[in-house]
This record gives sequence, C-alpha cells and structure tokens, in this order.
Amino acid sequence: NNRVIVVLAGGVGGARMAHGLQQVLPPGRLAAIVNTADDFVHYGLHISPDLDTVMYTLGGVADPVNGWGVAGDTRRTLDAIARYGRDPWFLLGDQDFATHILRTERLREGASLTEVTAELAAALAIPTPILPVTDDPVATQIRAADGWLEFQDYFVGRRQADDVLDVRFSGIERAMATPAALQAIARAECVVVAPSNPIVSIGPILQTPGVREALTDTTAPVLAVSPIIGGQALKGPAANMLRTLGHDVSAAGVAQIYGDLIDGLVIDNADVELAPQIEAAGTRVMVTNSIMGDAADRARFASEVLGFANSLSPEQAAVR
Ligand code: FO1
Repeated sequence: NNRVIVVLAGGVGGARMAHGLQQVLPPGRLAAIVNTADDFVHYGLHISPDLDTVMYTLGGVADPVNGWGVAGDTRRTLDAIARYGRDPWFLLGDQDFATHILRTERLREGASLTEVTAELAAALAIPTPILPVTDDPVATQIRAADGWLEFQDYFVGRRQADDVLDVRFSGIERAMATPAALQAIARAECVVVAPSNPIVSIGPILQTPGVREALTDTTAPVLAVSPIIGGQALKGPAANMLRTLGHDVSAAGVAQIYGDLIDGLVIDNADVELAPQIEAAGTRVMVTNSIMGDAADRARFASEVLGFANSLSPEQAAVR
C-alpha cells in the first residue's frame, strides 16, 4: 500500500495540521504540499516562509510562540545588519539564516526548490516529504488603497493593516505543479486542506496549473479544516481579507470558497449552528474542537480529521 495522506499547507496553521497528522501516521504515509507564493528574496537570500514553518514544526524545532522561526533563536546577525544602517523589518534569527544561506547556495548550483527542501528536511530527520507546490517563481501581491504591494511588505512590513482590495499571484500562469506534488495527489487516500488562509495560502496551491485537475481527478475524499472560528481567524489576516474581498467571514464562507473542490469541512464547536446550511449546500460537516495547541492536541485533532475522511471515502458511500 503506497497510498498517502496529503495535506495542503500554508504557514503556521498548515504546519500544525501537518504535525498532528505526522504524529498519528506511520513514517512516510503523510505528504505535505506547501505554498511557495510567500517566497521572496531578502539580503540576496531565497526565503521560503511557509516551507520553513512546516519544516521547523515537523522537525520539532519551531518557535512555539510565533509558530515560525527556530525555537530559542538569537538575533545577532540582524543586529549587525542594523548597525550598517538597514532597517531589520523582517525578523530572521541566526539559525534561520543558516537555512536561507544553504537554500540559496543550492538553488544557485542549479538544484530545484524541491531538491533543496528534501535535503534540508532529511538533515532534520523529518519523515514526511515536504513538497513545494511548484519549483517555478510565483509571487503573491496585494492591492491596497495605495496600489500593489509585495506580500511580505503587506504582511510583515505593514503588519497586515491595509484592507486587501485584490490579490494576484504573479507568474502563476507560467508555473507548473511539480511531478512530486502531482504524484502525491494521485496516490492520495485523502486530501486535507489545512486551516491556512484560503486566499493567500491555499489559493496559490489550488491555482498552480495541474493541482485543480489532480484534485478533481482523484476519487479520494478532499476535506478542509475551517481557519475561521466564530467569525475570526486564530492567526493572521484571513478574517479581514475575506471581508474586504466580499466573502462571508465564517466557516460557511470558507465552504463557499472551496465549493465543489471539497467533500467535507471540519468546523469548530463554536460554529455548530452553521452545520445545517453548509450540509444543505452539499458539503459534509464534522464539528469538533478544532483549536490545535500543543503536540498532543494536534494529534487528537488529526485522528478526528482522519476518521471524518474515512467516513467520506467512496467505499463508505454505499452505507451513508
Ligand atoms: N512574520 C511576521 O509577522 N514578522 C516577521 O518578522 C516574520 C519573520 C519571518 C522569518 C522567517 C519565516 O520563515 C517567517 C517569518 N514570518 C514573520 C512569518 C511569515 O512571513 C508569514 O507567516 C508567512 O509568510 C504567511 O504564511
């Protein structure tokens, strides 16, 4: 049996979902397909925030408070950069710098992002393939009141304070999903869309040429976990972004965004009253405590999600 559970992941929420699944599945039975549209070049280094957040979380070295970066990291390099008169607006720890330096070196040598990520993850003894959705350059851009911004300028530079009027993924029409990502979906026993931002984290994964086709071709159940709980996002700007882009800021709005792509949606106990309307629109619903705190909590939640996926699989359809 070489089938896998596939998780589609952005940053912190995606990493925590992947970590829960990694804990409850045998090594190698999980594959994570990760957003790369937040990637950017800073100080000449290729930075892949979502890949790194997933890698550090699955490797057990992520900073527990921020969710991104390395636990216990120091800022001496950034302090030295500031001494040269540069504004250290993007917080890179000393150990985190090592990741970006080695990634950039390998990319310059001609390695693909997929290869580099596999090398780094192997060194951290991570049993889960961490697969960039594409090796091609794609860059999320945000339209604010004063024009288009690069994603990290919006997210970190301006602390997500702007109303998001439009979103585009520059380069995506020329990008292609990697063979490794498409093979993982083709072999999927189920696909879990993590509770990441549906617009800027999951959006670019789904819009990468090849992915949507692979997801509609598979007979495996596709389910999503709502990142919106009680009308709010646990982390990040998802709620405000959904609102300014005209979506319903609720688990029902998330179900609408994913539409036919998903068979099921996991929503939090706080949103139990939304279940009937989501089911009436054709999406099966599981209601549970969806807040993933510590490792044990993530594992508990992942088991519940897998149980829900089982109940949605085609083999179960006859008995529903
Ligand atoms: N997010 C912040 O809000 N401020 C930061 O200074 C910051 C630094 C950072 C460094 C490395 C890394 O991998 C992630 C970092 N993030 C930071 C998070 C990241 O920019 C966003 O969470 C993602 O791009 C959105 O998924």
